[in-house]
Amino acid sequence: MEYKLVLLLYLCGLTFEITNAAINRTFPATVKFGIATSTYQIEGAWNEDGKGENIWDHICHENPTYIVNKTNGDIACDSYHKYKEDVAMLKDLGVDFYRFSISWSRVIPGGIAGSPVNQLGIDYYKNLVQELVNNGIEPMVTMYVWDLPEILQDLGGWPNPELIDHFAYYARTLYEELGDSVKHWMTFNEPKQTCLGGYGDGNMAPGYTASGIADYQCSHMLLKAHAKAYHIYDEEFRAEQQGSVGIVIDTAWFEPASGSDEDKEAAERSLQFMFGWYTNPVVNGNYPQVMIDRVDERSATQGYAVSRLPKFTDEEIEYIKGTHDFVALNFYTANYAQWMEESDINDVGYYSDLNVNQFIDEDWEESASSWLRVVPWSLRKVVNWISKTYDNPEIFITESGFSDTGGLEDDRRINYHKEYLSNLLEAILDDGVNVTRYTAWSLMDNFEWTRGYSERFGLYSVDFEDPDRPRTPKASAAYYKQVIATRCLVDVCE
Ligand code: GBH
Repeated sequence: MEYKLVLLLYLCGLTFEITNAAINRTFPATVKFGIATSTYQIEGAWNEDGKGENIWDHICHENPTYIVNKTNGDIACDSYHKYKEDVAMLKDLGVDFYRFSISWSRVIPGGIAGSPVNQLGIDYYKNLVQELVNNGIEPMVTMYVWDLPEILQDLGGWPNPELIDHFAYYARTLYEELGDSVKHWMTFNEPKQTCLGGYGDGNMAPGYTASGIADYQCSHMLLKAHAKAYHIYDEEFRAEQQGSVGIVIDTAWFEPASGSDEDKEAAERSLQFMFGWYTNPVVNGNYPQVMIDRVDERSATQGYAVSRLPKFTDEEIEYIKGTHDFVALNFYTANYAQWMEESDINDVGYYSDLNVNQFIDEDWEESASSWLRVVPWSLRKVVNWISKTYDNPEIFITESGFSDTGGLEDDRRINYHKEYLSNLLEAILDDGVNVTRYTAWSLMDNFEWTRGYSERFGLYSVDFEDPDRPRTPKASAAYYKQVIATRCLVDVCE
């Protein structure tokens, strides 16, 4: 690792930029570039053409103060009507693939297994997929980005085991209807946000706060639903359709706060609780041992007759093990991890089960999102850790991106992608990590969940004041286009 420190003087102040030796090397032909969005964040048309209500429609309408400025995704970027324009933007960028997601309640408004498929809903996705294929862009589909049909929430949401069959029916419907053209499927986006966010800390719809119990129940069912969707593909579709299936997991990188064994263990434990929570089951069949041990022990001390972390049976372990054809990682940022004294043993919650002091370096460059600091070297570290921990799988980076509050001259976003990609290039060329896809988040500014439209991640800007939602490329769109065309991060490569 040769890091060259370059001191750059900006008008607004002094910052350090770490440039590394890989910056003027070329990306190997094995790496594909794409860009991502998700249904609720861009589509709008929340009640058109037979679409059912989902939990984000519901929470935005029933509890508007849950969202910054009481905004919602009723119209969002209006991609339901403007998808051809979106594909034209993708074409102009020159991406190899487009990662988008499908709205369950648009396709199956009744939610439950066996309820009718909404033809107009499925047609929207067929048309989008066709438009992509016609333009030489590969569709990469996520089945679920946090938008549960409200009717299934009324039945209890993810902690209800019946959702496994309802999801399996939805997944089978998608393979049947779209599997001729879609060759990369992802079941869930960031299950930790669905479960810890939705049922633990309440930062995501449906906004429940029962951490240490409901988040674990949710994850248990979601993992079984994922495994079932994977096996359905294997048994009924793979031979003919020849595609692949995975699950998208997000994590931050956790850097030990010091060289001490305690801090190293705290960092490893953080990664296991965040990334391993879902990845270890789909790779090895069960939760990470450190998570099992800690939650079992704390539950027992707290007087629970069974662990708050549900158990998979031996049969279920065999069923869940190996249900992924690639590892898909959403990656944005890093934290330091530091050992700490055991917190109050009576605390029931994911974070007290984890019990690590996590913090950021205030010198890391800020974004518009409180949780997102720019830490480029952490991407190289995280993919190396994944490669080592899970026996060198094929890795897709399915999201990475930078937020600001708007503007077309987004030099800091260009810098983010340049620096993260440069570290990725070192991981690929120098460390031999098998990363084959990079996906920028996001194609255009969109509904950023509880942050509404106040944080912007797009390479295209969207005017949300204008009913026509016009899109305008930012400087970062031109930069990404150049990177894809030249496979090079700077003007000239070796
Ligand atoms: C991605 O998650 C999502 O997949 C995507 O939909 C989203 O637009 C993008 O990030 C940008 O945020 O509010 O303090 O509880 C990245 C991981 C997990 C980061 C949830 C923000 C909420 C922090 N995200 N987290 S907080």
